[in-house]
Amino acid sequence: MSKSWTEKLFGGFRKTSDRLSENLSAAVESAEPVVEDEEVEEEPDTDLEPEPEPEPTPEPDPLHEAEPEVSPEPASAPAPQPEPTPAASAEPASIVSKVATTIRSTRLDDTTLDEIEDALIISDLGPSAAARIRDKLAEKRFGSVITERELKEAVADEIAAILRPVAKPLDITAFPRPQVILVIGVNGSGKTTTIAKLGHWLMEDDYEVMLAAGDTFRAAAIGQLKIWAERIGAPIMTGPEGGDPSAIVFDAVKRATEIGTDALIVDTAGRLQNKRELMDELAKIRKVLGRLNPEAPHDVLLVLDATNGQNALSQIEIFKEVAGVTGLIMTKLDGTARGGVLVAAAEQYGLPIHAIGVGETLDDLRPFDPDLVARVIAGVA
Ligand SMILES: Nc1nc2c(ncn2[C@@H]2O[C@H](COP(=O)(O)OP(=O)(O)O)[C@@H](O)[C@H]2O)c(=O)[nH]1
Ligand SMILES: [Mg+2]
Repeated sequence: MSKSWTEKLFGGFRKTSDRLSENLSAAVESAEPVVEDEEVEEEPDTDLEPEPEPEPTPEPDPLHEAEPEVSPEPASAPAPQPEPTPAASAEPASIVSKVATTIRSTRLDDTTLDEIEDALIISDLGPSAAARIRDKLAEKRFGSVITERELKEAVADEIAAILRPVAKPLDITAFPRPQVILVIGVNGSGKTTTIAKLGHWLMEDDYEVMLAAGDTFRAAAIGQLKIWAERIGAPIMTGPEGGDPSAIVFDAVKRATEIGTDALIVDTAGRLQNKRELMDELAKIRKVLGRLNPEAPHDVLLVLDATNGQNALSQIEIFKEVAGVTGLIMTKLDGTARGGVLVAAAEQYGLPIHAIGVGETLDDLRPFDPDLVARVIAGVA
């Protein structure tokens, strides 16, 4: 994993992490405070209420953007503490170390666990993943005092445990070639862009790639894929606007087979307003493919837009039924606070997640790294 990879992903996920992170912080905060640190009582005016402080993060953190932890308390709040910025080094050491030790903590009792579960649900992880994470936390740590940071780490561990089984790279193994990859999803989810990114990715690994413009519904869709094909230097099979996608797919598979292309990536239209029509079209494509190669399509990738939050889940439901989805790619994780839906999808459907999209350029497709993504979602990366 190169440096820019992580930076991009971290940058892309910032809002996502803010969301769950904030919700978890709120859960800790609203729970009964646990005053763990005796030093704190020396602080004037700092009685029982531990203050909602900016979290002191001494280690360098490329992501760290002064977490918006709880904005200024109204009136009655005790005097604000000095900011733990580098400038604080001018302060007497004792104050600095005191600030560093006033990290919020909470006792993991039933009330706090309820709040954590709620925080997970409103962060789009879904009720079933939320319950599972709650149970695991209870099992491992019930009753113990835990800092906010430890809580987030523990949540990240449980999220990773849910994501690991679904993290599967998209391998090109088809024999005979080509491996036919059908890309489906609703309009605007990022199919065409993802096809370009995926093609580029495979070509960088020295695979030969061909694209097929199976979305003949709009001329613009064909033109868009043509431009991408040119940019990545891949051959493309197109047909007329309004033409029969299965005819294009037929020609494409034939040609790709003749020249021994490794991967044929097929774009499709995502008209969902008419489920029957979509189902018929995909069934026809499948039939044509099957005539040329009984194994094809080898992959049916559903592209989901993470900004759709819970809607992404109903799309999985529908496309699973009409198209026999074999794997997922989640796009637009750079522009959303809804990365939690990845966890819900993994928990509910168990479909492989092959990659994630974190931007609009060719290099913005990332392998799905469950541990990294879990840490980013939980706000500890
Ligand atoms: N920010 C961001 N935008 C994306 C991503 N993937 C696709 N898009 C944008 O989403 C819009 C729709 O993408 P497109 O590939 O045309 O979707 P399609 O209708 O499913 O083929 C375009 O403006 C893309 O640039 C992503 O990972 N991040
Ligand atoms: Mg498209």
